[in-house]
Amino acid sequence: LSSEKYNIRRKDFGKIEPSDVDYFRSVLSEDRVLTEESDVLPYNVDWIKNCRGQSKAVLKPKNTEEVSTILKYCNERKLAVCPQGGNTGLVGGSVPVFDEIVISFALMNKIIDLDDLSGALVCEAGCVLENLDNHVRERGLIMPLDLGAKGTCHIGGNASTNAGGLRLLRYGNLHGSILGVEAVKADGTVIDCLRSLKKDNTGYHLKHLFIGSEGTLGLVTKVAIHCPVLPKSVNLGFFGVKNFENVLKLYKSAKSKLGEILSAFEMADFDSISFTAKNLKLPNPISDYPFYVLVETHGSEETHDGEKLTRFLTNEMESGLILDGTVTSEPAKMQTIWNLRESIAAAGLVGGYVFKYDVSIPLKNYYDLVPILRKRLGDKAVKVFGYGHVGDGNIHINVTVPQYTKEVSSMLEPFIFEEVSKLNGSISAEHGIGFRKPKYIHYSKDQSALGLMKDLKQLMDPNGILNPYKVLPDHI
Ligand code: FAD
Ligand code: 2HG
Ligand code: ZN
Repeated sequence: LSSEKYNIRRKDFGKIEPSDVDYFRSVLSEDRVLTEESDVLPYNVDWIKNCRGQSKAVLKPKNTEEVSTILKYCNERKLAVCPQGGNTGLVGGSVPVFDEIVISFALMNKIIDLDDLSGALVCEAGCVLENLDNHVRERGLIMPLDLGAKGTCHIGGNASTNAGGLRLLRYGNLHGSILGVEAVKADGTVIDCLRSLKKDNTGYHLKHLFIGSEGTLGLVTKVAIHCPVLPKSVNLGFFGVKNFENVLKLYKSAKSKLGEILSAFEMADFDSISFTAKNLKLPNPISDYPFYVLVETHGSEETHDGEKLTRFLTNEMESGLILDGTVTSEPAKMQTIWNLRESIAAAGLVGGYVFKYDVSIPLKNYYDLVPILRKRLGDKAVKVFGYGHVGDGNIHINVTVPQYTKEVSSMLEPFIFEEVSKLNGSISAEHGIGFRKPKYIHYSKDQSALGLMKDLKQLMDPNGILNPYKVLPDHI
């Protein structure tokens, strides 16, 4: 159990009684209050099967009013809750730790409005990202974010984690794209910041409190988000590179030579790609290289963009930065390459346990920790591999082992966080703090900032019922 593994005590919350279940059934219908163990189980276990809670109840509201009514009641009864979107989070934030009541947004999936002139989409929090992307594509737009979990994650979960993803370098992060938010505070008050305007400097920018706060300050019920125009021309290159130094040189060159059309610059080392190709039986379109780089362009002129990327490949093959590569604009071929990249996250789960780290490190030191960890762990690890969003200075380091052991865990933590801190990096670049990292947050947040976080939490959720044991460390 996560609670035993992490040595945490249940806080003094109320315990759910049959009368509570009756109340919830009176607000929601019978079938939207799950209490059967087998029905509740999937909501208790996270995507990497690393954290498992012991919740006895899942509530599935259909609208903001229901969320508000439930929360008001939970707050009065001091019943702790755990908001859950698509449950694809990678830091244990989306599942309960003890018996917190799960509030699932799965049924709040209505698209409310799309303005194809301004690009503003307004929808409920439980809309699946890929469904939204398909919807806006029909009107000549795309979602401003894309990630491997798109088929399952919710926009409310994306907002609550400030998810980054594969094209942040081009379209920016959600603090910029999200135009407005509707959220419910712990006491049931609905906070209406659901504006669709690009500019709105009327006082405090309250929506930002809910973006990236991982369900600890309020529950996001609706989102207004800016959708960029669907690019008329998309090209993808997949390149083999000799060493990491050349990956960085290639990044610099891509920024200058591809300029405004560059939409993604991702890298993966040999182990990331070979392990994924082998474990998940996926094809690698080029042969074996120490590093792989994926470069995507989004533009408006196929001939111009295609030529630009092909010229980039030719020039950099001549310069020696690219050893071999392929460029394509065929949707099926692009899909094969993206699928290989997006599947790396799942490859480590096959046949063992994976320790995942998601860190920001200044680019010149971006890859340093991978060889350091390989040396430190020796044959205790099956694989240590590094990959990620070079354009955002964000590397994912996965350490795979046959099974979880305290020994390996204590060789990795806090070591890795200390190293990241020494390099002036962030211990969580895009996945958040969740349940797995509160005790390490101080490596990236100063005491003064932690103090303000604590004050905000006290103000917004005085009983601490919203996603307890997550984000904030016990002692600040
Ligand atoms: P959940 O996992 O359900 O919840 C995440 C957190 O948000 C939890 O703390 C939860 O309590 C809270 N929450 C959820 N919904 C709400 C709500 N409506 N109101 C308040 N709080 C809420 N992340 C990236 O940033 N970039 C990536 O490239 C990326 N790729 C991924 C690839 C794969 C294959 C997987 C499995 C995950 C990936 N992730 C990535 C992590 C994850 O998908 C994101 O964090 C995503 O935003 C989570 O959305 P979700 O709906 O699944 O949220
Ligand atoms: C990605 O970029 C995700 O693929 C997942 O953020 C990272 O699982 C991981 O380590
Ligand atoms: Zn990522």
